Amino acid sequence: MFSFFRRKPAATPAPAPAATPLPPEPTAAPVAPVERIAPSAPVAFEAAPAIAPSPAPAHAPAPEPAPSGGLIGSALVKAMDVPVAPPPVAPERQGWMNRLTAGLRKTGSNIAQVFTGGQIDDQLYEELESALLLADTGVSATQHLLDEVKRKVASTGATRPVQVKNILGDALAQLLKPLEKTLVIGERQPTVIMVAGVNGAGKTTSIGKLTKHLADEGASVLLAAADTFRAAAREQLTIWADRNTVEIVSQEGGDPAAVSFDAVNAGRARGKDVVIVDTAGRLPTQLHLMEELRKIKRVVQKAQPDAPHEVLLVIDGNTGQNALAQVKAFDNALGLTGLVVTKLDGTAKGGVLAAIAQEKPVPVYFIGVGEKLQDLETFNAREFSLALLG
Ligand SMILES: Nc1nc2c(ncn2[C@@H]2O[C@H](COP(=O)(O)OP(=O)(O)OP(=O)(O)O)[C@@H](O)[C@H]2O)c(=O)[nH]1
Ligand SMILES: [Mg+2]
Repeated sequence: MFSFFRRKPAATPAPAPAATPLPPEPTAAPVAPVERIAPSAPVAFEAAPAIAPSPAPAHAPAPEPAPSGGLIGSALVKAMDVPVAPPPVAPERQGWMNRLTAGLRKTGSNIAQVFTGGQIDDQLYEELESALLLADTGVSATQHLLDEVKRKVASTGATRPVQVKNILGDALAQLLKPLEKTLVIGERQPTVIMVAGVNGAGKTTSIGKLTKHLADEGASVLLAAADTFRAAAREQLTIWADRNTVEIVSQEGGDPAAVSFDAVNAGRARGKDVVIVDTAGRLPTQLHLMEELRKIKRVVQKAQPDAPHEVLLVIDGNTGQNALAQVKAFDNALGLTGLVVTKLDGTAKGGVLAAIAQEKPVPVYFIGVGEKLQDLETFNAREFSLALLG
């Protein structure tokens, strides 16, 4: 098991409760105290490096140092005639890599087909362009990757399509690298995480999985069911809370901002490590989603002036280029600190992450390839690139 997050000791003690006027007074719902998890252990959880350093090829030097630990690139030898060994993946990530690769198989096999011919020619580049566009990579990122690949093919003197595939893998990993980020908790108590996204994106499920990982590593979590409009939404979160033996603040039909306010105050009073606010993806017609979310953010700030510390957007990987539009819209409204990309299984086309990296590089904390707990994992650019190219 590796860390889902990094824990840092709090720099300063939590400020005294804000003396700001309360929003409409909600009655904090009776909380189901299931278990008091041990307070912050003085342990530093560091995410394990996903991929072991690449051993230098013994037979010949690499043509140029591969940036950002470019494993595939470092294994490339100018005009070489030996098969390129797949770069190593840390053993504890192998199971995840298999699931990720299976999830992205459809995209992977489409791109891999481009490299089955015998030579590098215009047709290969045209097919590569089409495959990238079909994978939701978007015009701008596709152009960037094509330019990179052509440049590298020229500079290394590559002659075989399989080498182009490896060069593409390197270029893709490099493009995605800035999206890697580790969730840090413990700098503030509580760390307040607000989670937003359109309906059905996977917010509540992802919160459940994340909570499980946090709880497993000794962090105490309090959930805020700020999707107050649907009873089913509250119930869904309560099930996750029970499963994870954490506490939940929930209120039938209440004001989402008020529930969030209560939850952050309760989190402070009870010394929780993390408060996660689950929000609605769709509202009763007369209300504007973005306005409501902005209000939640403002009111959370009243309960704890530096909160929310994280504003995460959950996007459904199946929505392709529309996901990019969502990132832009939610970022404009809320100022996003990170993304969770779900459903990168089935029909999803993983290229959308390249489009995000190119056009709106908001860090990706986690990616999901299914509904089970182990189907949500930390994002690693190199792994994703390897999985995407099959
Ligand atoms: N295949 C797959 N399904 C997922 C994944 N993540 C979530 N789901 C499913 O997507 C559906 C919607 O997930 P929710 O977590 O309820 O989505 P939500 O964003 O909270 O939805 P609202 O509360 O309606 O806004 C559920 O059936 C989940 O099991 C994933 O990574 N892969
Ligand atoms: Mg939900």
